[in-house]
Amino acid sequence: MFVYILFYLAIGYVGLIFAAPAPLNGPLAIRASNGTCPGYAASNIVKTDSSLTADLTLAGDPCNSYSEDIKNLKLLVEYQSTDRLHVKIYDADLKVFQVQEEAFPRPANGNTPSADAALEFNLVESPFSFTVKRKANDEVIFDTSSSQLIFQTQYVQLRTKLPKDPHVYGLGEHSDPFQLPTDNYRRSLLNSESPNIPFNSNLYGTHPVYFEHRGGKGTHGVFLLNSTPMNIFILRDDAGNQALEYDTIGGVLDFYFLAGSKPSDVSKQYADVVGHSAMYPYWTFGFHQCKYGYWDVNMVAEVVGNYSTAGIPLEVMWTDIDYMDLRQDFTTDPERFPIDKMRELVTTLHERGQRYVLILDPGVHAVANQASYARGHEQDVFLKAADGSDLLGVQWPGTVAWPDWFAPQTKTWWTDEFRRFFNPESGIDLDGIWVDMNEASNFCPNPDCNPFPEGNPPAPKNPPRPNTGRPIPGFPASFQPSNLTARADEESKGIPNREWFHPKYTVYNHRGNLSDFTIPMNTSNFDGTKQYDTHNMHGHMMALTTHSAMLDRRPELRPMVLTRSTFAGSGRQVTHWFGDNKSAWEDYRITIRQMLAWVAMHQMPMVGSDVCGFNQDTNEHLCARWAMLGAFQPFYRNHAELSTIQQEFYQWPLVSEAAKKAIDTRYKLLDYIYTALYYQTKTGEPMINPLFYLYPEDTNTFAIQEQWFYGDALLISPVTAEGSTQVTFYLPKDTFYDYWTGAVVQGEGTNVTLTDVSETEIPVHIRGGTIIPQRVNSANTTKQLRKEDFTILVAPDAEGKATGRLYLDEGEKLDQPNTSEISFSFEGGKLSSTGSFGYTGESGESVTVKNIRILGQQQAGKVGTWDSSAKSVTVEGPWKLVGAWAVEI
Ligand SMILES: *[C@@H]1O[C@H](CO)[C@@H](O)[C@H](O)[C@H]1NC(C)=O
Ligand SMILES: *[C@@H]1O[C@H](CO)[C@@H](O)[C@H](O)[C@H]1NC(C)=O
Ligand SMILES: *[C@@H]1O[C@H](CO)[C@@H](O)[C@H](O)[C@H]1NC(C)=O
Ligand SMILES: *[C@@H]1O[C@H](CO)[C@@H](O)[C@H](O)[C@H]1NC(C)=O
Ligand SMILES: *[C@@H]1O[C@H](CO)[C@@H](O)[C@H](O)[C@H]1NC(C)=O
Ligand SMILES: *[C@@H]1O[C@H](CO)[C@@H](O)[C@H](O)[C@H]1NC(C)=O
Ligand SMILES: *[C@@H]1O[C@H](CO)[C@@H](O)[C@H](O)[C@H]1NC(C)=O
Ligand SMILES: CC(=O)N[C@H]1CO[C@H](CO)[C@@H](O)[C@@H]1O
Repeated sequence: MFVYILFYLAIGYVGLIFAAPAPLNGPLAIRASNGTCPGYAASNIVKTDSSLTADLTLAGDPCNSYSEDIKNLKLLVEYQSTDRLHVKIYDADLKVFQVQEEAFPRPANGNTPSADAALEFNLVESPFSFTVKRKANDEVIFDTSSSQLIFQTQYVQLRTKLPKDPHVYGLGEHSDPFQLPTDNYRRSLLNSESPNIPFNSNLYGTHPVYFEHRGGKGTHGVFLLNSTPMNIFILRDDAGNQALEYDTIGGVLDFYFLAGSKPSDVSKQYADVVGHSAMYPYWTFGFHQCKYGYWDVNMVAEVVGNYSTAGIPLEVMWTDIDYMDLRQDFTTDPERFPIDKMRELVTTLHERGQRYVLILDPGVHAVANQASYARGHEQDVFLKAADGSDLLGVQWPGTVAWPDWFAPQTKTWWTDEFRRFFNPESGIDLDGIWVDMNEASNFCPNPDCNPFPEGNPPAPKNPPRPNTGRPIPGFPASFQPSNLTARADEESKGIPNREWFHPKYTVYNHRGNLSDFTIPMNTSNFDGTKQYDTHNMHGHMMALTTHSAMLDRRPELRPMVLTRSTFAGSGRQVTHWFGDNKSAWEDYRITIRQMLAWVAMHQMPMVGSDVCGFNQDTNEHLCARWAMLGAFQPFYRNHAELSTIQQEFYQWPLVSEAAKKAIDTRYKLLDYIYTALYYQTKTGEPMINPLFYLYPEDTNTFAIQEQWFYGDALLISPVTAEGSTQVTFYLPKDTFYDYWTGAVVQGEGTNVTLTDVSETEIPVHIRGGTIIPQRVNSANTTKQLRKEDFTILVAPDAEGKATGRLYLDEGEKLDQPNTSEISFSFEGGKLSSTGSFGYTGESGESVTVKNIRILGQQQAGKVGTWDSSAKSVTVEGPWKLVGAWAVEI
């Protein structure tokens, strides 16, 4: 039981204060603008009802500071919807790289009359600058007038003014504070393998979107569609003026301004631009276990068995690269993971209602006798070195070739490898797939390294190629590959002959130079673009290709694809975990802020961390707390590195107890969070809410990063300090209820301290005004869980009102003909259930409400039993969730 102590004064809590990000080094010093570049002048301005175009001409002698100034630009402004303004500045010659449509399908332009738009675009002709204003309150949200636009062949700079001490979020992927630092802070977007997720560094993913919250004046978002590596700065000059500055080494300025004005409106508007999240199967909310270092298939089975023996529900078992023969994709180790036994493992798991997931890496072992490589080589799917041979690098199997994810034949080959290896009749019938190392991570430290590590024999000479797979312009059809859909135009593929390795402007990279530990930037893709511009989309493209291969295998089922590297829009089809963190309290805390940004800002909801930590040995205290923390985050997987101790929850009695309680609660709440995911996929409204999303005018909430709302009703406030049994957290001015006891806890807009929070407890509060559908009992698998009845938990607000919702479907199929979208509302002592009721509980699944529990009651009403200690009334049913009903309480 917790002990509540209300503090009416802000109190400092040493355990919660952590190190500030590492100080900025070199790159800030060489950041541009010193006022010597000439800027541009606008002319030939053409306005329509819903658009504006103009020519932008370099307004003086080129400064050629980091590369050559481009003289002629074009400006395109489109009022795409009432809440979205598109502003694009690009080269008139259409040579500069623009993100391919296949990597990022553009949102439709609704051609909204500017008079109907929430935002207003205004420009100053000379020197060219522009502003974007929210019309409702004249709030200027973007203003580029404080410095000249610089648009060069390998350097583009644009700066916008920010208010003093702005509240800025997003710009992932990073491990920095949720509300970004504003005192000359740098974000660098250059996807990279990032052991231990260092602070103030480029990590695995690129999401150039920020949300800026101005309290009562509204929230807006700004997305820059540009994949070329960049730095983004939040600057403060000596006079205290603040600005946000983009410094990219290429690409165009392709902005989407999102009007808000509520924080969740910006999330929805961003989803409309990058795509709404995929819907994931019901089972993906189960508990997952993995470790690098499960030695053989017996050990994998034993882990599953040990979970059962310990009585801890395990839904999904994973295997890391251990299963592969010599760490080669699409192989199994004949001795340790023989295919027959692997098939038996999967069959057994499926019989038990459990699932199985395996890993793949992008690097394909480049030796002639490796079947997948040979087929890929034959079909010409790999990136090329200058002499036309397969470009080589080093990953887990040794010397590898890199699939060119922009080549259509690569998709054909990858899909075919999936059909062969994951064939339910003869191969491994897995349920989900995990793609790793796809930044791409190259063990070759730099482009000059020898990709033939000791003991790894050189790949044999490449056999002759019957067909390059590329179209040959001007020749008859028989010369053309039949299955290609290469871009008809040659536009916007990137300026040739740039400085690929050491552009004058440096994007910060914690791994070293631009091409270090990855695929060299001068490598061409199938469509003629260069890695220099597409590097940040390598993992994204691999993940999308993998999604399509999974769909080909099982066209009727929702794919589950987990990827390490991402780009804006990856969430449309795939999801992400936070990479290789470590077993440390700081990393436990970081998971919270990363989750907040990924779900609410980056539109990738099914995310989570490696529970108990990946690198280094965990311990039972951290692991017990993390087992509970992870249960209230969307993707819940325990995973550890090769050299660490085993950290399955059953290893320690304390962790077992914590995990059982956490999983029991998570499963009872599974339909509640599944419903929240469903609505995020439909509308973009986030399934995890930062506190400021629900209390946007309460300035105390803006920087909170160690609490969150799971769904929109449950406030989670875990203990976050090592060795502590105490947590100080914020309770907004509102009615809350203790989830565990049902007791009313009145929030006063102050910090609250709980003491004696044991390692098997986690504080959870229900926000008044909400209704939570739960399963009465938990189960060992989500398949069993679906047979349990519901209980409806009503938590009235100060006016005695509450609302909630429940989405029901079959759980796994893409096409769901029979679904229910049920709205609950409680008012004047009456609970009613309305909506659509297509889901009737096929295959014995329950659609029965067993009882209703109403919190915060003084005594029993017309019906029901009053629990005086919990001050709640329980009314026994049943009611069926197959039609509308109402109950007077
Ligand atoms: C609550 O405590 C935190 C951590 O000590 C502190 O930063 C914050 O200002 C406090 N909030 C209020 C409203 O007192
Ligand atoms: C301005 O910056 C450019 C590029 O770094 C540099 O070459 C030039 O000398 C600077 N000029 C001044 C006046 O600092
Ligand atoms: C499973 O449990 C047994 C008995 O506690 C233990 O000896 C064994 O190491 C465990 N196996 C694994 C893979 O955790
Ligand atoms: C890329 O640059 C490296 C180093 O200059 C060179 O060896 C290699 O041949 C180049 N690759 C291509 C495809 O041009
Ligand atoms: C980056 O490249 C430069 C030029 O080749 C070299 O001098 C420097 O050592 C490299 N830096 C790192 C971190 O490897
Ligand atoms: C899960 O299975 C164990 C036996 O392995 C059993 O003791 C436990 O009650 C089951 N839990 C649930 C929630 O059904
Ligand atoms: C959907 O419901 C209809 C009628 O209620 C039923 O005939 C049909 O079999 C159901 N479809 C599925 C996939 O369960
Ligand atoms: C976010 C975080 O804790 N990063 C740290 C991880 O560990 C490495 C070294 O092991 C540190 O350098 C990072 O700062």
